Amino acid sequence: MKKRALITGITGQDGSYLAELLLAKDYDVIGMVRRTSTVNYERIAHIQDRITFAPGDLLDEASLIEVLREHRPDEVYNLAAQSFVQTSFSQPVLTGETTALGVTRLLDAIRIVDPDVRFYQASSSEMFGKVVEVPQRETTPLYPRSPYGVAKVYGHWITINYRESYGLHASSGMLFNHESPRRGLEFVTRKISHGVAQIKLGRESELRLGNLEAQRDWGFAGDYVEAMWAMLQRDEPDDYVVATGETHSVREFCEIAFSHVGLDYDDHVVVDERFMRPAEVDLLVGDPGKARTVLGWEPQVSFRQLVEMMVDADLALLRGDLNDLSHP
Ligand code: NAP
Ligand code: G4F
Repeated sequence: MKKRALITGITGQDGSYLAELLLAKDYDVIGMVRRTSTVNYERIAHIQDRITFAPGDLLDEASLIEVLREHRPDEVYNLAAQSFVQTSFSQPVLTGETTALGVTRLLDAIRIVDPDVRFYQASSSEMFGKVVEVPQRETTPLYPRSPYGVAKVYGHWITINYRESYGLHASSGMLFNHESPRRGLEFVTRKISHGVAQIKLGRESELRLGNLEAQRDWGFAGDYVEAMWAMLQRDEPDDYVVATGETHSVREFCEIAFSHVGLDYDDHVVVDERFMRPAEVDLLVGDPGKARTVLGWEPQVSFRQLVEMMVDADLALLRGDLNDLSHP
């Protein structure tokens, strides 16, 4: 019998890579999509014929129960969220409803419809926030610095609570930043790669950014979805840090991205207060030791390869060599 997986957030960056992975493993893939006024399947255009779409919204528990009843998945990957930290400061209640309470709605729907479902929660390194330990591991105390981080802490703990209270096979991936050519344009890495491509093609001359000193542990999204799947194949549910173990600043990202096309970032990057945050996460670097030992997971794409891959993809997109986000 083919396994069946439900992905919430399938139209997002991770949803698209996870759907590709599960299809390659011969799963039936159900993608939950919320109602939008225009269809936004750019990232999954190349596989959309192989996905069964199910209407549902994390804000509406009845819709989640309905999706589970109709499609009876073996595995549920909860990737849906209001995922942009900056927006969480201006829309904290919506962020809490989606990114925090949305997890409870989905866990509760699973408890009601089929408690044997295996569940993955997309937790985040933003939960470590103002870090109290370097590097961060599964046992590091949490200190979130944004409404998004706070909401993810709630989602993380409610996942553990449903595991302990109802015996659900519920695992939480504490994933550090992961990027790709399919990353949303508002996140700093894609903003830089897209900005570099625009400048290289002579369509822009400057790139306005916020805090250049922030440091992140950046990996490739295609590698990280492998860890999500591996967690649900374990006999016992658990929590795992997924990271590269390296950290780099936004400035370093700029240096490599601009120099890849023969430019100097200093000639084009302008610091703009509008992109600073009310509270910043200065440094993230994860210890992926448990994921490596227990899941056998290793990242394959280096930091430099990631930056160059993103710049090359944006150049190709803007030159018209690519017409959608279904690469690479
Ligand atoms: P993303 O590109 O922003 O995708 C978010 C997805 O959530 C989209 O498909 C969006 O649908 C969907 N969504 C938003 N609100 C919803 C709602 N009320 N009901 C149903 N679906 C809703 O995010 P991502 O980068 O792929 O990240 C996936 C998950 O991992 C998120 O939970 C994120 O917080 C978490 N995470 C990401 C990272 C990272 O570095 N990427 C690191 C740690 C954790 P629309 O297309 O309709 O907007
Ligand atoms: O790319 P970012 O917006 O990602 P952030 O805030 O680290 O969050 C991402 O990673 C989390 C995992 O740790 C996920 F949970 C979350 O969903 C999301 O995917 O910002 C990265 C850093 C920040 O320190 C920010 O202040 O870049 C700094 N930055 C500097 N200039 C900027 C900019 N960020 C953005 N978005 N735009 C700028 O112009």
